[in-house]
Amino acid sequence: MSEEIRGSQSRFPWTATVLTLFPEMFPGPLGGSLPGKALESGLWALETVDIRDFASNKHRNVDDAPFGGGPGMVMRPDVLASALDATATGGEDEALIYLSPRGAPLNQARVRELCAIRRLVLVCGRFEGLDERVIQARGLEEISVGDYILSGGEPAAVVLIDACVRLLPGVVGAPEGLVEESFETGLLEYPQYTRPNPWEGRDVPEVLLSGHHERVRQWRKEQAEEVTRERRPDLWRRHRRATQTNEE
Ligand code: 9WO
Repeated sequence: MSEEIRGSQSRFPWTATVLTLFPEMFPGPLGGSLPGKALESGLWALETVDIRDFASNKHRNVDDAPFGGGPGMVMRPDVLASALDATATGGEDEALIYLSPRGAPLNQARVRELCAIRRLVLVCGRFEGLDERVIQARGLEEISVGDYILSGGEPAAVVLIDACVRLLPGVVGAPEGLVEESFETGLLEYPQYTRPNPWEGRDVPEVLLSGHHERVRQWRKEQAEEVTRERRPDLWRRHRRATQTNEE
């Protein structure tokens, strides 16, 4: 019951507050499909804060040259601190996150934790990044969504928000559907098939047409294990370790 109340809570839904120099990039892809519908129904909320509104000098500068020389520009710590201090409440139900290629890699376990925090304040950097001192001074958690450099943190914020929103109560139709999914079992997904059959001379595996639910379940498990072993030896080792300790 309390879960239901929380899930349908419309006064204080799960909220993403994005600090960015490009607020027009939001909601972007989050305005359509599943996250878009959930946004319209008030299952979550999106706020943007334009970092430039907190630039204090007459030219509204948000960046400056790096001390020590080198290419590009660095985002000023004073401007970002003003934006953060005007935005964050400092409450327990809030996380301050800086999307950065230097961050801890995002995974499904961290996504589960983040979707249980009432409000995420997401800092999107531009240029060559933030002055290190503001990361330290405001205790920003650095999170990466992959080993590549983007032109700014905004697409990474979209990825993080999308991963969280689909786990919120009421967003995806059947919550049991999520449990069996990739990464919840520690394995990649088994292959999927639908009509028509055959298609371009390719047959759907016979077992899926057999109606033997137990054989289908076993086949899917084997496929998931095989594809994980071949493509992601890192996930496969972790899965093997986890299932070994569980069965002993
Ligand atoms: C650019 C650059 C150029 C020359 C020398 C050093 C440099 N570092 C960077 C850089 O890291 N730029 C970032 C651009 C600064 C922070 C915002 N940007 C960003 C975030 N690019 N990629 C991400 C990101 C965030 C989360 N997960 C993956 C990538």
